[in-house]
Amino acid sequence: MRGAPVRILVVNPNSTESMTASIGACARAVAGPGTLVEAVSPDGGPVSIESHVEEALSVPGVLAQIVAGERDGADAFVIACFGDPGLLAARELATGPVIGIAEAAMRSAAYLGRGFSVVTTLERTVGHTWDLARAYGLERHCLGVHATGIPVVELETDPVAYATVLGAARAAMDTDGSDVIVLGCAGMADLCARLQDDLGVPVVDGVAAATVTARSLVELGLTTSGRSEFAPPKQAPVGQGRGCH
Ligand code: 5HY
Repeated sequence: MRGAPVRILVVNPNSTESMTASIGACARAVAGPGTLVEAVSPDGGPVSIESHVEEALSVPGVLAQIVAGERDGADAFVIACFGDPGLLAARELATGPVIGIAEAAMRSAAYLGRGFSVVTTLERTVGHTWDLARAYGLERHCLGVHATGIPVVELETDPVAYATVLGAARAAMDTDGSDVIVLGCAGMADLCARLQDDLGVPVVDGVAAATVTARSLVELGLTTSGRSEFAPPKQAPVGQGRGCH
């Protein structure tokens, strides 16, 4: 066990402050004693990320927060948007582990059952989620990706959001024959415990999964390898990351 607290910077790539606060609360709830969680969002940038353009526009802000966290001594980083925007670039800039919530959620779900279904926001994000499952080598475990039709920011305001997500998760389990549910949006993090109670199967929220994964890797004394692909880049797009020149 390390003596010093583990410092985790949780970056919400969208600029909706209320969502950043809720993501921070969900991360702190699982972080455990001896772990300090700071949740931040970029200055400006998209209010939600539901398209390839919004994802691309969010990346400079995410990388700027990673560089700032690196400078301030964060031990690990969580990218709290289910598209994992800027994840690989962030790994080039940070010394500590950088965990994306989609990767953490899908990997955790693969431990827990035979196959999982992802329940997400809009239909247009379904293809990207499949791309991530393939990229992470988890296609065999991912049995389906299902949209609820709820835009990201409306998760906080739609009075029937919970019922809609619950219904979509039940339908997904029936259609896919899955035994685990993965929540496909950071804005769903605070629905997780109630969904798990109502569904009676494991429900994985990526914010929690990524936070615990990040803390565990730090406690094991592990960092991103700087040997080849994730070595510091010659040129950093924003400020200076680890060893950039
Ligand atoms: C997210 N968008 O987790 C993704 C989820 C989605 O602004 N935060 C966002 O709906 O694709």
